Formats: sequence, structure tokens, C-alpha cells
Amino acid sequence: MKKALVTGITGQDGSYLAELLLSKDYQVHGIIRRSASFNTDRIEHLYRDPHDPEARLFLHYGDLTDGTCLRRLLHRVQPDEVYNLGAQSHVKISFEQPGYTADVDALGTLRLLEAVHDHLSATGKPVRFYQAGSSEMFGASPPPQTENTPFYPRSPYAVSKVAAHWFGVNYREAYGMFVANGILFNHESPRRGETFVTRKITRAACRIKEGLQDQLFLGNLDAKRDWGFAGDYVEAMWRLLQHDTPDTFVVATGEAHTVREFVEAVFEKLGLDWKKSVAVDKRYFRPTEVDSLCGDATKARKVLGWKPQVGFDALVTMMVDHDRELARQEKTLRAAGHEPTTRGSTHG
Ligand code: NAP
Ligand code: F7E
Repeated sequence: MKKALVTGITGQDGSYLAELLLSKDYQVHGIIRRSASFNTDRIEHLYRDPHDPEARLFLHYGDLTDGTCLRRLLHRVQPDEVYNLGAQSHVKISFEQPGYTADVDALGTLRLLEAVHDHLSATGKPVRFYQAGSSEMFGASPPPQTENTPFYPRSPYAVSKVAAHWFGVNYREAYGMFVANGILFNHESPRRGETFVTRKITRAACRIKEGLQDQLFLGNLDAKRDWGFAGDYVEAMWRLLQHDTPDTFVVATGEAHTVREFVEAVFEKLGLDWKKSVAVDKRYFRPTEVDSLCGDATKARKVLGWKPQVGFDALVTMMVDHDRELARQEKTLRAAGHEPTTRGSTHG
């Protein structure tokens, strides 16, 4: 039975990846952060008591800012594959917390690579490493972006991801380690964090439909993104690690839409006029924006046989259906006198 160690298992991608690996009979070990509130919602459905002989998902406390614990976990778990998905992943917030973002996203990757390198030196046991790179690394370089497009990062998040990317390439070249670098374009799902623009829109539009809120405040409606489905993208991550040689791959749909088009598609699906409810608020603009991202994933298609299964319309439908149901449940609870906690979106 193969063993995988996953950082960021409680995030959107971590939860889909854990599902995929369990379906492929892996033993999955996830690193979770201690939190005063629950942060394991997305993986609750996969978790079994570790005393259960059938349990194949194990959770360990740890943090990418703590190199000692990463080293200890590598030694304890002895994984065949490591997926480094943990990150402060919000671009706008990276302008407010640049030091922390660099510590987790750039230095955190370095700490994990060092732990894997030491483990390799001590045991001789090969470990395959996936690094979660981002289309944000391309930043101001115009589309279509490929593996050969120069990086031009536009936020502390993107700069940190560029550093992490090159740490990975360097460990591949310097020590012959199997480090595969994914450059993934935006991918979304009903499990997307609620302050990323797609989910912010589907959550708010469905609440407006159910009469639970009146307005939705957004930032730059002109930005263009290549949005895919997270479930498809974790399949690509896994394929990167099954390939004979470690390499860098762009993972994208090749189709881009503006934020405005995403808004229009969502409101139209709900039979609403978006212009009556959406207002622009400057607080959601970034000091430097990434205007246009659209990836060319020809290499992933040819070499890995990967292509996305879920298109733009199906993604919108999936997210709207999910969030409509959430809004209906909230309405029912409110009608019964319960006051469910609503989450603020001031940072979105
Ligand atoms: P996400 O939902 O924000 O999840 C991030 C994960 O990282 C969470 O599990 C979070 O834990 C964990 N984390 C945060 N700080 C950490 C720390 N100091 N130590 C250990 N873990 C930490 O992100 P995602 O959308 O699943 O993305 C997964 C990865 O792919 C990230 O590296 C992201 O930057 C990258 N990426 C994402 C996209 C995309 O469109 N989704 C595209 C390209 C690249 P908590 O639950 O405790 O907060
Ligand atoms: O913004 C614009 C915003 O925050 C998309 C992360 O997963 O994908 C994600 O980064 C666009 C930007 O994602 C609002 O200015 C307008 O142009 O959903 P987002 P992102 O910044 O593209 C990449 C690939 C990652 O790697 C990251 O980890 O939408 N926008 N109005 C807004 N964005 C937000 N969040 N909120 C707004 O109100």
C-alpha cells in the first residue's frame, strides 16, 4: 500500500486529493494546524477513528513554519509521495500579511524539501514530491501562458510561489530528487473558500435569491481567469507524480472568462438581474492586479494524458446548485427561530 503525506489536507484541494488517493488504495497522512475552531469540515466525511482497522486516513498536527515537526513527520510516516498543498493561498491577504505568506509559502516549501532531502540521505528511500505552483506566478506575462512563459509575479503570494517553484527545481537538479512542479490555473468547486471570487459570488447570489441578503460587493470585474474544477486538477497532481521523470506542467482549461461573465452566468442561472444587486467596492481591488490568465495545457495533455472533464457552465451549475441548497437550509433554520452564524466577507 502506497503512503502519501499531504500538507494543506483541510483545504479545497487537499480534500479532493485525499478522496482520490483513498479511492486508489493509498494510506493518506494529512498535516493539520491546531485551530481554536474546527478546520476539518472538508475531510470529516473521509475520517474514521484511527482504532478502526479499516482506517486509512491519519491526521497529524504540524505546520509549514515548524521545520522540526516536518522532519519528525517524514520519519514517522515514511511516505512514498509528498504533496505540498499547504499555503496562505489568498492573493489579496498576501498584501496584508506578506511576511507570513513568504514564511509559509516560500520558506515552508524549503523546510519541507529539506526534511525530505534529509530523510532520503538517512534512509535511501526515494520520495516523490509535488509542489503546488500557481498561474499567479505568470502575473503580468500575457496569455496564453505555457511552461515557457516567463514569471512576472504581482503579489507577495505570487513572489513566494515563484521562490517555492525554484526551490523545487533546484532540489531536483542539485540532489536528483523527484520534485514535480504543477503550475495550476484557478480551480474552483463547492468546497472553495468563501472569500475567493467564484464562491463569494455563488454564495451571495443564492442568498439573494432566497431573500437572505440584498447586495454583493465586488472588486475588479474586468479581470480574466481560466477557471476549472478542483476535482479534475487533483487528478493532474497525482499524474505528475506517476510520470517517469519529474517535470513542470501547466494545468488549465484553455478557456478564460471575466469576473463579470462569471457573475452574469450565476445570476442568469438563478433568474436574477445582477445589475440590481452587484456593486463595486474599491476595498476589494489589489495594489497590483493580474489582468488576464489563460493556460495552454498541451504538454499535460500529451505527456500525462490529462484533460479537464468539467467545463465552465457545468462548474457554475455545480456551485450554484450546492449554494442554493445551503441558502435554503439557512432560510429554513431562520424560519424556525435559529440564528445561524454567517461568515463575514470583509477580506474577500
Ligand atoms: P486552501 O483551500 O486555501 O487550503 C490551504 C491549506 O493550507 C489549508 O489546509 C490550510 O490549513 C493549509 N495551511 C495554511 N497555512 C499553513 C501552514 N502554516 N502550515 C500548514 N498548512 C497550512 O487552498 P487550495 O485552493 O486548496 O490550494 C491548495 C494549494 O494549491 C495551495 O498551495 C495554493 O496556493 C495552490 N494553488 C491553488 C489554486 C486554486 O485555484 N485553488 C491554483 C494554483 C495553486 P487551514 O485549513 O488550517 O487553514
Ligand atoms: O480572485 C477579482 C480579483 O481571489 C480572482 C487563489 O486560489 O487562484 C486564486 O487566486 C479575480 C482577481 O483568486 C473580487 O481581483 C473581483 O482578479 O478568486 P480570487 P486569485 O487571486 O486568482 C490562483 C491561481 C491561486 O494560486 C490562489 O491561491 O477576481 N475579484 N472582486 C475579486 N476577488 C476576490 N477574492 N473578491 C472580490 O470581491
